[in-house]
Amino acid sequence: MAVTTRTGLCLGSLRQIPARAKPLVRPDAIRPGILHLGLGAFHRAHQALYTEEAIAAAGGDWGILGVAPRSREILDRLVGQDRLYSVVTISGEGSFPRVVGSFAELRHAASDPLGVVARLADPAIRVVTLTVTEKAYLLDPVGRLLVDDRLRAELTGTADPRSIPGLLVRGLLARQRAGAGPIAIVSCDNLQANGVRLRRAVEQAFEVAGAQLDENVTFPSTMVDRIVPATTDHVRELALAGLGVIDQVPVVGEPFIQWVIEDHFPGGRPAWDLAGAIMTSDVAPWEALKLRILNASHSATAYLGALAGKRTVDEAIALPGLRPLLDRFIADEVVPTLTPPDGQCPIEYGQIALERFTNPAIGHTTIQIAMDGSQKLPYRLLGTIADQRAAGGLPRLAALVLAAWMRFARGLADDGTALPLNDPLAGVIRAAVEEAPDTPAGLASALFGLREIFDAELAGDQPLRALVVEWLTALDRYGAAATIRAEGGTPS
Ligand code: CS2
Repeated sequence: MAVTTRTGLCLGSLRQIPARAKPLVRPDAIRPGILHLGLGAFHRAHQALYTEEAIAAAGGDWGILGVAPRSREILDRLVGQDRLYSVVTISGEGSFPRVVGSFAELRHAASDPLGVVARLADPAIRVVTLTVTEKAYLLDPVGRLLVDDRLRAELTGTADPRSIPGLLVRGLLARQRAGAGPIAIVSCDNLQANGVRLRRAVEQAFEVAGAQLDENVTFPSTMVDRIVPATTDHVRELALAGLGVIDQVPVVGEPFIQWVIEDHFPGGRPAWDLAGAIMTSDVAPWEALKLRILNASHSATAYLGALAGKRTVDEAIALPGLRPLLDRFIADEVVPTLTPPDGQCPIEYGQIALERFTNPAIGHTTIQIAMDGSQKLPYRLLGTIADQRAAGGLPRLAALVLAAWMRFARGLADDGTALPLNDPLAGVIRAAVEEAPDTPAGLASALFGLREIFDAELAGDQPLRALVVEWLTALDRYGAAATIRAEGGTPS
């Protein structure tokens, strides 16, 4: 019997793949100028694409030195593929894989932290980018760095750096000693004012290290956007079908992609603008627009959908009443808190965002978006609530989203199925839920009591709490699907 063996993706097999799927640059033909922390799917489906296009358009030594902070699985597979991988773009019209060649070098921080520190001190590296998720910044809700003994040891040099602040600060200190020149450190995570927050985290870490941050280090803020769910076997099959060779680490994304960047790069930058990025002097309005509209609606869809037993976002957004409910949440509660970027209509932005959730081919799971709620909600939802309360409003639907998260944290869907609490604060959340009386008021008061999530002002806000308890009671009594139906009405 004839056995067909498929070739794996690598430099040698590039000639076999269709012309439209070939990389724009070859990983062996570029030198690193950017060090990126976090080799997850989002980076590979977003900044790595912009960077590849920028190099193809304008040249420059801007290859990416990709660092995997902890797990080395993706890294090892990428190394086995000569640092090549593909991005499968999925829309209603089909799926289109394309190989990307931006990785000039790869490293593993957990097994070789000092190797990463040394690379940060290389004058050729002039930009650092990060996709490490909200929790890796080790910041509390008011922006204080959470310094424990381990981090202190990393920062003072008595332990090898393992955390993100540890790696950055040790790298920047080594860079200062080497006189390696100016550098921009760019957070590409979903944090409001991500550059300002990262700067504050690094400054506080420098204080612990007993050192002073150089003036030639900048922290541009950015807004990143593309829906990139976890890779599944199905995605690997789509990549194989489109490429004709096996890619073990493809990533998948929707057609929409956006990057808004504060243009403050003292050591230069790739021509990301030629790849479609928006360079601006003020990212804040873009960040607020995206976090408070898109990400908040995403979390709302994820928590309410998971409670109603929906596996994916497209299934959840189809729950009768949810779309009109989110339209109202955006128009009545979020938009009044925003100053939109020039030329942007936030209502239209919201409609486009919700439309993106309906893409049935993406398969983004509600459980994936539901994770790390304690880290995400402050940026996505609590800011809207705080601004509304300060202006004398009582945001009814934002309170429903908060109640949905609380009920999700309780661990059971409406049909009694267990829901996983994947969150860095899972321990304290679970303990609070278990100790509380199993009533809506008991649950609300236990979770509002967590200062790691809610500041004292929000936690002590009685009208808000009463409203959340009201929603918890409705969710308890009728379930999420019926609550949404009753509140959202029937879509016309
Ligand atoms: C999502 C985001 O997982 C989540 O919490 O809301 O990752 C979202 O898909 C991206 O921010 C879209 O740009």
